[in-house]
Amino acid sequence: MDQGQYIDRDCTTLSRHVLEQLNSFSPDAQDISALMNRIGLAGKLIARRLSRAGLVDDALGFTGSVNVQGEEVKQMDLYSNSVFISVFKQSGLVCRLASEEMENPYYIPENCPVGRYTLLYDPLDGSSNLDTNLNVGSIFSIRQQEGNDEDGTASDLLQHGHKQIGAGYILYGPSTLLVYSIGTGVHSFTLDPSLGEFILADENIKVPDHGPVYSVNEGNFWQWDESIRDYIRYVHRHDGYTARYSGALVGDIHRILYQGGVFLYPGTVKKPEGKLRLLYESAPMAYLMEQAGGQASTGTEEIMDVVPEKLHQRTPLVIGSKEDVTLVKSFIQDRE
Ligand code: AHM
Ligand code: MG
Repeated sequence: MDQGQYIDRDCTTLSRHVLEQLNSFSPDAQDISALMNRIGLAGKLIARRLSRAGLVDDALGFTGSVNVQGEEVKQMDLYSNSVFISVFKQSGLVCRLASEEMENPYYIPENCPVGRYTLLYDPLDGSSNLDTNLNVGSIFSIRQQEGNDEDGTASDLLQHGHKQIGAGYILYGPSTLLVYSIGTGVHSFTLDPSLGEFILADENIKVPDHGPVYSVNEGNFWQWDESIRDYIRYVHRHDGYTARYSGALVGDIHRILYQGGVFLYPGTVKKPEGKLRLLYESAPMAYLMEQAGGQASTGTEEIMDVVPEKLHQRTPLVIGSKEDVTLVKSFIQDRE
């Protein structure tokens, strides 16, 4: 008798998948697998809180403080940030965390002699969507810890995106999904709430070379450079395009990953560098998109090549299907 016959599908969990991808049970592979598992745990805790947010006192709304970016902080931003810190305490894996919600990196001293990785993350991206019960996400980027960072400036983090050894996001939508890459393609997992496990959904996701979606905040039209306006005029005049913009990067990128197209957050008159932060928003998304066969650019430079000057640096972002990103770049570069 086939002893597996009572299992209705092949339940590949996240940690098993990571080990299979690295094709080994070496200490390094076990560390990365454990690290991904912890990120998954953070995702489960945040998803659980989100699903009950309207029912729990103080889960929604603002804290009354402003973060290092000058943005008003929501209760869920703070909760999500602290979840990532607590899941990595005593893990022995990550010595340092850096996030959108913290001005300086956060050290976990008890991990530091052994923790060989730094986790950069946006704990709750698109949190303004919470006001209307719409999708939000978490974004993460994993780097090898380099140096002791004795002056606490995290200058070793100020390196290009090729230094990432893994990246991904968690999408809190109708289901909770985790999408990750550790350099062996892009894979997605769905949280099965009854098991409390992320179960493999799609392996080796490839973004179509071209797609119908253009995803941009057109309310900024008169704030953009003429080249971006020209691209949008081009899209308006040609068949086959459709606009989709949710106000939360993770959901918009996820749609493009599956259906193709392009997401843009260009510089504006008020914010010449755009809005999105390089180290924990644009660079991890660029890593994923390249692994899926797509592209990511500032318009003039590959996102993965950008060397930041500071931890919370912003960059313009054009990301998605190869042909669509190339088209946007051609408008930008023609005007230069
Ligand atoms: P946040 O990290 O403070 O939530 O800001 C990032 C979000 C992205 O998810 C989204 O793409 C963008 O800001 C939306 O900005 P805008 O409202 O200016 O279009
Ligand atoms: Mg964000």
